[in-house]
Amino acid sequence: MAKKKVARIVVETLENFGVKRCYGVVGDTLNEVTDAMRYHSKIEWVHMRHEEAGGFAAGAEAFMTKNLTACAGSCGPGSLHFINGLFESHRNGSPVVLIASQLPTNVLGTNFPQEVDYTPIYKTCSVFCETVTNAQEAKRILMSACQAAITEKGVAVVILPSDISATEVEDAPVLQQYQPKNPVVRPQDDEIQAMAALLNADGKIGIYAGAGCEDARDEVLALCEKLNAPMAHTSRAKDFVEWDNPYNVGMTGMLGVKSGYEMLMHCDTLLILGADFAWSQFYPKHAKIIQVDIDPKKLGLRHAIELGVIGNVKDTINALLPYLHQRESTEFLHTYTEMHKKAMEKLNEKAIAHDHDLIHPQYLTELLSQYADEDALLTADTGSAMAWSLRHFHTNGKRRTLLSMKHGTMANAMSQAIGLQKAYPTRQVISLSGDGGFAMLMGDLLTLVQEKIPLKVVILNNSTLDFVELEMKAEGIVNSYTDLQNPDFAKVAESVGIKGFSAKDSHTLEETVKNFLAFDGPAVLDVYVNRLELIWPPHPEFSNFENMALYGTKAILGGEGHTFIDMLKDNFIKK
Ligand SMILES: Cc1ncc(C[n+]2csc(CCOP(=O)(O)OP(=O)(O)O)c2C)c(N)n1
Ligand SMILES: [Mg+2]
Repeated sequence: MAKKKVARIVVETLENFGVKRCYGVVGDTLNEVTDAMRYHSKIEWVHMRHEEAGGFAAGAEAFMTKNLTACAGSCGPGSLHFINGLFESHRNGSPVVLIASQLPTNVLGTNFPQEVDYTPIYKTCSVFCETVTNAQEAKRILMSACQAAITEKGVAVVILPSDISATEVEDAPVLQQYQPKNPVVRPQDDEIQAMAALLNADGKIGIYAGAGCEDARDEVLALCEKLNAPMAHTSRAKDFVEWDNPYNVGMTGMLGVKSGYEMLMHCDTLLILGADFAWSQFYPKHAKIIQVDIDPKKLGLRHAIELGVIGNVKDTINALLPYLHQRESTEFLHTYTEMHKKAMEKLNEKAIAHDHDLIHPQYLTELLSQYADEDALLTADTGSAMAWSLRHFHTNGKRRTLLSMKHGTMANAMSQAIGLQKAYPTRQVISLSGDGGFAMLMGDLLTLVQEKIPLKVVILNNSTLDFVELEMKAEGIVNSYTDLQNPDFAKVAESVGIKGFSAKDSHTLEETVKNFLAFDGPAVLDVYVNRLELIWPPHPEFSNFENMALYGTKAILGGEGHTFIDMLKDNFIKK
């Protein structure tokens, strides 16, 4: 049998597992791998400027396409840089493999320059983390890594010393590559009967849909219809159940709306479908909770439950529906769908151009939603962009959104959008970045030019780390270290060869957004938005009015009364 270098076997194995792209930065110990990728595979190398951005990009491609996606780095600091990007995939369940190249085995353990022991580090954010210590076994390890990433839905890390990469071995088939479909998973018959008994009993029934509803939209709607039940949802379920849904009463949680929150609080029985919303104060105290999740570790994790069952949402609903009685009363449903309409009208009060120049981020996001393509892909940074995109960017079954809702990292948006644009070259991809988040990984703006990525980068330029500034104010703390002294981002873009747009006036914003989205090629839109736009929580209980008042007192005593007055004006007067 012909001999091949391990690096080539690694690359061919990745390709066999469906890897289309590998994001990274080249370097010494990785040279054999990149060389093999170039000459012996169709895998596209995406040349990033920062490995963290490469981790986000690979994760976003894997998240949206569900294809295994790779990233690779040089030894020591190179492969270490991926960590935050990979934590994102670890948390949102995206199949990513990192080839972390390593120093040659003869110097390992000698505190050699650039030596980093990856294992304890990457163990914390992966489903698989192994070192190739024997060249002949490289293929087996690679195959196990790919299999783990795909089937366990997460990150696999293969640590590959450079001398092993360069070793020639016989390329014998090791394991049969096998990628099974997702199995049918539903609760036992007696558990289905117990669910039906609870749902057929008297009382107000609410449904709470999470990301586990991804392939179960029709089933969830059929269930709502049968039970005449209002449905609230998590942020991660937005794309699947928000649109064209007469049962939808919106999101709950701090970024949610009154109707979603109140519905959960007032139901007698709550059916939770594949949702793992972490903040326990948003769950009802007295309702009977039935929870369906594919992951048994999630059952009862956030709240007390009456009944917990293992199943995927689609199969479970299909098994359950025949045992449910058609519920006649629509009172509970109507109360909350009406409240939802009113809550949305309230949110939209700021989503228009007012007679003053100030640009409310709500208006910007509504315009993006209005003019984005029907199948646009949107990413949004952790920070205030999360709130505006979840509330004002509307989905339709073709659009998709991606936020860092589980890891909650800054600087995700542009890098994730790079991965999405690579995976979907003909679709419109927009990132909604904070000015803080954008600057954090700004270097990869250069990647748009070099890799010819026609991404549309919108910057919410509020000259502050707004989300944290608001948090500080809500805690009664006078904010500090939040100011951002920004450059003119449109000029920054122009200086690297990207079309720059900037918007400072709400009256001309619509035209600017249209031109920006229609631009053929990468573009940056720098929008000077209202600095202190309050993100109203769904219930006064969470709005910390007392602490806001305390902040006001402290700010005035500390000679910063003007910022408090400005905040009041911008949020209460200049509507
Ligand atoms: C990597 C990272 N660093 C810090 C934080 C804490 N944090 C969360 S939001 C935020 C502010 C974001 O500011 P910006 O990107 O300007 O967005 P804005 O809220 O102003 O729209 C910070 C510092 C974080 N979540 N992730
Ligand atoms: Mg900001």
